[in-house]
Amino acid sequence: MARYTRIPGSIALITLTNPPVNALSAAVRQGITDTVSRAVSDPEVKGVVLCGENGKFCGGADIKEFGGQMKGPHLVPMIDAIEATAKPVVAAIEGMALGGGLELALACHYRIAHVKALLGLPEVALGLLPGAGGTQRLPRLIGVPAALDLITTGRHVSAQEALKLGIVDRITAGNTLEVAAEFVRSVSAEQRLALPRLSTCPTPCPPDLDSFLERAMAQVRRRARGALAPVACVQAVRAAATLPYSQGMRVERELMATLFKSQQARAMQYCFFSQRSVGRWSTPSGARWDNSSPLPVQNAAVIGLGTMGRGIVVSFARAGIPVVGVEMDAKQLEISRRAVTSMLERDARRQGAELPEGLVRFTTDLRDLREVDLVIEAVFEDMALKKRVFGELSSVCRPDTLLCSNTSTLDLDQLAAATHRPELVVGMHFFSPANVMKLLEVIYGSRSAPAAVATAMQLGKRLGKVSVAVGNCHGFVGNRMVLPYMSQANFLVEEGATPEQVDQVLEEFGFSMGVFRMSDLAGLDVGWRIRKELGLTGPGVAPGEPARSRKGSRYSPLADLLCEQGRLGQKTGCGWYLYDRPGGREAKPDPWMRGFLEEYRSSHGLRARPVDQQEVLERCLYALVNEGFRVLEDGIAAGPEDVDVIYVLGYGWPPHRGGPMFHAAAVGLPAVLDRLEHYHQAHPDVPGLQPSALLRKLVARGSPPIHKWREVIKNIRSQL
Ligand code: 3H9
Repeated sequence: MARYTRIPGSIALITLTNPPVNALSAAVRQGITDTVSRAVSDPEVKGVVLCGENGKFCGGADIKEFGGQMKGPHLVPMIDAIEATAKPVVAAIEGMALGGGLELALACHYRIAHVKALLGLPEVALGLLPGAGGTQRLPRLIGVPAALDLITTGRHVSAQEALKLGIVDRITAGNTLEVAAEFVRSVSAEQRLALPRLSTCPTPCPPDLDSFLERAMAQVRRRARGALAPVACVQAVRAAATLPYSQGMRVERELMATLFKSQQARAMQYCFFSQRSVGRWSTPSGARWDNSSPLPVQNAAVIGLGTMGRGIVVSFARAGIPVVGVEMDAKQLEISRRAVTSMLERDARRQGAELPEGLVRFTTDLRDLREVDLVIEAVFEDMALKKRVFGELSSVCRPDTLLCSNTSTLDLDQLAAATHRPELVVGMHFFSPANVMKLLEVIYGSRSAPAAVATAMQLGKRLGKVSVAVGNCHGFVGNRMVLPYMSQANFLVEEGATPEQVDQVLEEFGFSMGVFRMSDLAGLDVGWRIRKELGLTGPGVAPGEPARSRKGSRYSPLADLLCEQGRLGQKTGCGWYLYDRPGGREAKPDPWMRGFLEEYRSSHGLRARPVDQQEVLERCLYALVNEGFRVLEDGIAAGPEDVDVIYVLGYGWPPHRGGPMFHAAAVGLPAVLDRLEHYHQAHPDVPGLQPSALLRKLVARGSPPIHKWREVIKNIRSQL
């Protein structure tokens, strides 16, 4: 759909109308084709302004059409026809011009953007490349280095940056349509004869093009972690830089055709839709949090200003929500105040804005929280301490104040029981650093009111997070699943692998970091404390109890032994790896580890054996996946998409592999079941390898596609 109107000055105004983002569906493409040809053939019309309804230019090709048969006019010839018109066409960009939307604007002869508009070619995040001429026109407009950056990262740029880069001709804080119309009117007869056509421009290239592209390709491959699209983006831009336009377009088309059919593109598009759908769900019990209205949150407080607490405070400030930071120790409060202020000042400098006054306050006095709408507790992960804080909050805060915990593993119901308002207690589990990470697990306790959960979910969205509601159990979804995954990595090292070998296999699969590098970064003491709390290690464990079997199942004490020796990871300069200094980042294999492992194996009667890549990958991933099925079985997550979003956004799972549950479906559920059975037979003392009932059930039902799993899960109990 595209609306055609005549506006003063003999101008045709073409408005894309396909809410919410005016995506280029078949009907929109047809509409644009028809209205452009009407404007071209109308002798009264001197020029065209192209805009989008509701202040949004265009969000790109309609992603929902990608799975099916392509109908209507194709995007490329439609866009080429616009560039070829003899009448000036100006894109009036408000809101956003993304993907195919920007490609459409690039084919227009001029671009006027509103100052608040965002522009970009984010196709790479969908496993694709800008396949409607974007890889060929953008480098011709702004040069190879800048185009390569935008196309391979998919980042959105502000109107100001777009102007600086030369993507748009003018920006305005006023009425974009009027400025665009004025622009068309002002195009002189001479300019009309030479309308800018990017398809006929040469591409500005750096002088050392070959070595520049080689370096760019090496960097992109490193960052891509096995994703095909960023690599294809470089190849397409190389074509723009080295071939005539028509040949470059052929390369773009061929690369796009390969990506379009790829499993990776399917995985990334699944991620896109999952991240938007996880906030809505229905449950077997019929309870839906989104039937209840969220409570208003006009201000908030955060207790505990460690790294996590500070990040949460910054997130509130960025969202413009007044927040009080609380720390009991005055010296610690001062350190935190300085850290938070410097982060916010950096933000303000970047945006050329002033630091807003009075948005963030700091206090050591809990009584200052008497009037806040919501409190997030982010103190040390210690049940007794957290209970005390919740008890105090319960007596200090208004009776309708929501009390949230940032706990990553502890039982929310116990915290709720420490208050007089268990129905207003929910978990808000942020991921570190909280001002960067997009994920928020919202924990639904057994007594949490749906409205309280709805409030936390909506607040997460306001903070720019993707909120996923999860049930209450040890570790919720993310940390619960990570345990069997990490255990397998430890067992593999006991059996003969090295930490670096395990990490390498996982990083080659696409994880941002392997298990051991990740543990070193987080600090080995984090897991150690949790294991002590669970009674798996520490003084509570009987000395005679065999180290290799705790509570009847296999347990690896390797990480505990490292902690006992003060090897806590990066912060102590050694952990699973060696660092050049405490706080160092570069992990090097530690020669000490060899002797340590040999001694450990000999004292536990273990003989090192060669462990191959396949075993590392299957045991680590399938243990994780299996726990994911159990999470679904227990009703801790509403569906496979929820689990996958948590893993992609919070645990470094490669988006081009969709998420653990998507991956299991892609490998084939019978194959996953078969391998789990095999490994469980070999390791009967590892319950994490025993195939879950849900996996068996899905296989017995013929392995339905992932979007149908909920129909099978429906019969299983839900905690949501
Ligand atoms: C492309 O263009 C390929 C071409 O190069 C070549 C082709 C040959 N299509 O995110 P939100 C829906 S590939 C269909 O919550 P926001 C979205 O699903 C495309 N639907 O809002 C949601 O639906 P629902 C390149 C789309 O304000 C609703 O709109 N473009 C599309 O937070 C609201 O979305 C992109 O990659 C679409 N293109 O953010 C841009 N876009 O309400 C992808 C959105 O049912 N889109 N929807 O859940 C975005 O990044 C964000 O949606 C945007 C708005 C920034 C636009």
